[in-house]
Parts: sequence; C-alpha cells; structure tokens
Amino acid sequence: MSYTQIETAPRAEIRALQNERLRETVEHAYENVEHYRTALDAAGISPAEIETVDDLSALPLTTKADFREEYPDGLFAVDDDRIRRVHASSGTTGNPKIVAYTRSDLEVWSEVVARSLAAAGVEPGQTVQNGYGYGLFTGGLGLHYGIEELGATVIPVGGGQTQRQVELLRDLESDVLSCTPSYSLYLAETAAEMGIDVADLPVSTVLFGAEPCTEPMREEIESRLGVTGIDIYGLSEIIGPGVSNECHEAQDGLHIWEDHFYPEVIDPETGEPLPAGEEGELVLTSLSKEALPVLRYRTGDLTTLTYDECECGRTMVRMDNVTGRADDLLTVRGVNLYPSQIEAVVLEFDAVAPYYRIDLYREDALDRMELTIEREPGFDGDLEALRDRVLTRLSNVLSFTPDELDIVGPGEIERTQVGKVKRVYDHR
Ligand code: DLL
Repeated sequence: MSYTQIETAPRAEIRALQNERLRETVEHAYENVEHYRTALDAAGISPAEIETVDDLSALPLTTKADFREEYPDGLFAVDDDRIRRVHASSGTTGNPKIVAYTRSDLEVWSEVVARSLAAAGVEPGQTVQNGYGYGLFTGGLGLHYGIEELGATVIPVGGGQTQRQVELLRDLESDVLSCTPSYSLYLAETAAEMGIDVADLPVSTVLFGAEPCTEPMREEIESRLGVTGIDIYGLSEIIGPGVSNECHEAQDGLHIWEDHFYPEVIDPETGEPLPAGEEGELVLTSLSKEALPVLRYRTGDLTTLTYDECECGRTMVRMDNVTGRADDLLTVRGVNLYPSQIEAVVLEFDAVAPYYRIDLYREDALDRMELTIEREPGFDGDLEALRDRVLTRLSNVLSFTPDELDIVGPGEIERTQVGKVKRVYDHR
C-alpha cells in the first residue's frame, strides 16, 4: 500500500506537478540565492525560459564545491527567522555542507520518510529501532520524524552502544531495525557473542542506507538476521534519507519521490544527460524545498533510472541501488575498478565473512594493492587453497588481482560502530 496517492498517479499527473513545482523552484532560487542568479545570468538563461522539466538541461549543474564555497549559508533562500533546523554533512575534505529546513521542509521530509517506510512494508503500530546517529547527521532525526509521521513507534537508540541495542531489540520486540548495512552485521555479530541469534528475534526488516550495499552483502544481512533488507537512499544536500526507497514487493530498485526530487542521470565525464537505462551520475533538483532549493545537484552517485512499471503499483521512477560513487573509482596500475566489484566477488565465497579492507600504496612509482579479507568463524579448510580460489575468481571476473591477499581470522578487521564504514585506505 502506498502512503500517498501521488505515488501511484498516472505519469502525466506527476509530470504536470513537477513542471509547476520546477517553475516555482527556479524562480525562488533565482530571486533569493545570489549563487543561482549569477550562474543563470552567466549562462544567459532567465527563469522564465524553464517551463518544463525538459528545459532543465539548460541550467548549470551545482556541485559539492559550490556548497563548500558558499559555506555556511550562502545557498540559503529564506530569512534566518524561517529556519527551524540545520544539519551538516561532513565530507572527507574542506568545510562541512550545512543544510537548512523551514517548517514546511521538515513536513515534506517527514512525509517522504513515511512513504519510504510504507514502501519498505512498515505499518502503523509497528516498532522501529532507529540505529542511525542522532545529531548533525541527517540519518537519526530524519528517520525519527518519518517513523512518527507513519504512526509507528520509534526507539531512538542512535549509533553505538551495540550490546544495549541488542538487548533493546530483544526486549522491546521491534519489527524493524534502521541502520547502515555494515552496522546491522556488526550488531548480529555482537548478539552472537552475547548468545543471542538475531534471526530468532521478532525483527523482520532492516532498513539500510547511508552507504553502499552490494547484492551479496544484502544476502548476508538477510540470512544472518533473518530479515528482509530494504534499501533507503538520500543525501543531506537534497533533504537527507527519504529521497528514494525500495518497495518490499519487488525489491528491485528504489522509487524516487519525484514529486519532490527530480532525477536526471548524466555522463560524469561530459555532464551530458543520458537516457533512462544508461548508467551515469545521479543529478537531483529539489521541487518543493524552501530553505535550500537545489538546482541540478551532482550527487556523485552512480545509478540507472527505469520508468518501467513496477509490480507494487507505484508509477514513480526507480533508480538502481547505488553501489559506487564516481569518485570511488580506484585506478590501480591503470586498471579502473570500484570497491563494490571486489566486494561482490569475495562475498561469493561462503568461507569469507562480509568484512574487507583495501589498502593502496605507491612504491617506486608503482601502485600496489593489498586486499584483506576475513574467514568465517566456522571455516577450518585449507587457507592456501581458499586464497588461490579467491585470486583466480578475481582475475576471471575483474581481470585484476591484488598484489597481496591476506586472509585474517574472525573479528580481525576493525568494525565500524558509528557512522559510515570505511573500506578503502589510500596511502598514495
Ligand atoms: O547518508 C542520508 C541517509 C541517512 C540515507 C540514512 C539513508 C539512510 P549524507 O551523509 O549526506 O546523507 O550522505 C549521502 O551517502 O550521496 C551516497 O553516496 C551515500 N548513500 C546514502 N544512502 C545510500 C544508499 C545520508 N542507500 C551519501 N546506498 C550519498 C548507497 C548511499 N549509498
């Protein structure tokens, strides 16, 4: 069941609403944000020329660098007294991106998160243990208010305190756990150490997001925790979690709540728009934001759009699960590959646990990659033979083998207990 009527509306109705909201958004951004006024003037475009979403590609793209340059509030489009909340997203370099919300923005946010939960199969009256960090990160509070909006009960546990989380999950009998995919596995592992099998607990859904999760990783989560794993996507600059969500009926791509966020996919090299069905960088335009309207924002996330009908009945466009970012691309001795490709290969092996790290070095002007994986606690086979099989498989699938492959014992790869998992350590 969808949460709002618009999710299943005829495409023409969605398109008409997008066009109307786009005109308002462009006008609002141009009138109230100097950055957009300057950018549109420089491109020789007046807001009146943007009549429909088909005209969008004429507008300049907005980047993470623009957010940094306009730190802290240069992109805000309303007076301070209309702002009700601020969040921040810390990148790896430079200033954090500060984002702001009016009362109306917060209402929209709660609604799109409620829609996301409903798409995930969460029902009013159920209980959700929210393990996303509270504070400046959008995950905790973003999920929190959406859970309440849906009419479910929220357990606002936040990140960390894993033993306590396990006890709460057991004692309060939560139906849903929301947290990063890597944390859900860590929680299951901690539970096992406490003598508790999460698969025996009532929790039936993990709503995971904030970091990539490949299909083999999802399968690990589903089998270890005895749950359905549903992917939730979003980013602070656009609103936070709740930009798109998988439906539990199909588990086949994430419906973008496109009456609020208009998606395009571009070629990350040339910036040219790509047709549906082709993979590229996701670009999003907010359609209803007041405090921080965003025009054609380059997310850095790689995906593909499909407008094919979905078995759940929603007519809103779907995006593929994001397993890589344009800037995650590793170039090692001239070979290009994404960490997710390595993850997908190593997790094919039952003997390999869902933890790994990639270390990159440069020695004598040559790149060197060390891959560390972890064996399953129950594995007592021949480690050398396992190494050979993993290396052969990497070579067959990716035409690449790391310079060194270490297989360490259970628990030896450091776990991420709060925030997003880090798997690549580039020492070059
Ligand atoms: O991570 C918002 C969020 C919180 C989403 C909780 C889902 C659940 P930021 O910290 O601004 O916001 O980071 C946004 O994280 O551009 C992606 O690269 C990555 N990301 C978010 N969701 C997913 C996902 C939150 N489901 C950045 N799959 C995005 C893969 C994701 N990557």
